[in-house]
Amino acid sequence: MLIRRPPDVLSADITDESLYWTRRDWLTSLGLGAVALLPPFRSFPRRSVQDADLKPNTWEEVTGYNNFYEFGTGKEDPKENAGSLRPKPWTIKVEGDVKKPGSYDVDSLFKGLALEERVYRFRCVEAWSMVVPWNGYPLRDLIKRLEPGSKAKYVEFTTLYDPQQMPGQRRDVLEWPYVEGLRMDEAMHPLTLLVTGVYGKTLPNQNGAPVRLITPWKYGFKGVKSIVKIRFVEQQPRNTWNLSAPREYGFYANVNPAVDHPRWSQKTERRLGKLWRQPTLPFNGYAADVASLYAGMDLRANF
Ligand SMILES: Nc1nc2c(c(=O)[nH]1)N[C@H]1C(S)=C(S)[C@@H](COP(=O)(O)O)O[C@H]1N2
Ligand SMILES: [Mo]
Repeated sequence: MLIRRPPDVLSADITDESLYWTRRDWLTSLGLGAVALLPPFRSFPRRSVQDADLKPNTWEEVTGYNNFYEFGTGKEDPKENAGSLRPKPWTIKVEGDVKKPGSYDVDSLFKGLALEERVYRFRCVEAWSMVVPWNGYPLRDLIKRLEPGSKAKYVEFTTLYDPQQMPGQRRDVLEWPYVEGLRMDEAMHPLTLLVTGVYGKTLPNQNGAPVRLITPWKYGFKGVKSIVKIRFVEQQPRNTWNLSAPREYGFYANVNPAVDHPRWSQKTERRLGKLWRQPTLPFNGYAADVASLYAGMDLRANF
């Protein structure tokens, strides 16, 4: 499958007049929260917040500021500690309601599929964001190859469990192994990628080598790393962050500035490398492409 237009230059990038930096946001971002103390002035510059800025973050930012609890809970731990992961050779088990189950070498699983580069916004629930040039295979190309059956309503993904390679698994900070899931229509959406590289290079261990999920309209925690199992199931799979803190993390995890995290607002984000916070866009800027998947759903309840 080939997407000819870059997926980021979609209708979502058309300016929405309602989305502008307010003077208050701007001042708050400068640490000048006490707006009331300042004399009023009307010509203060307002910044457009439509997020057309898709200049990729640097290699150092993308590979040096990570979440990967299997290698520690600090943002710099994965880069420091992920050297013990051995991503080659790597076997992925395909299970569940599918015509072609089995144990596949990761390379043979993708052989013959079109590798693509996609520059996507990436937004962590912790309110930082990046723009990342991922290389990967549309998940739907793989799903079509594997031929799921009619009972396959969801796809479940499981990370490697091996405390020898993943020292963070020796501590109970999360339930191991890390698991995630997508509804079948989300998994089949053309924006959804199984990522094997970044910046045209093999995916570094700290980013989830040899293969991880990227669903750009969802919070980063959906992006399960170092996948060893793909299972086609009838029931909604469990997902690690929901198991760990169900009040804070749901199954859907759609980026939603209107629904606060219980401990912080989701209205704005800080793009790594930028000084000012910027408003977060619904569905991370991909609303025109994906909002229809959730028509009729209460996204406050299904967060
Ligand atoms: N197996 C596993 N996958 C994971 C995580 C993790 O701790 N373990 N963290 C998630 C979270 S919270 C985020 S924000 C992204 C971070 O991806 P990055 O480090 O490539 O930016 O990975 C997600 N995938
Ligand atoms: Mo995250």
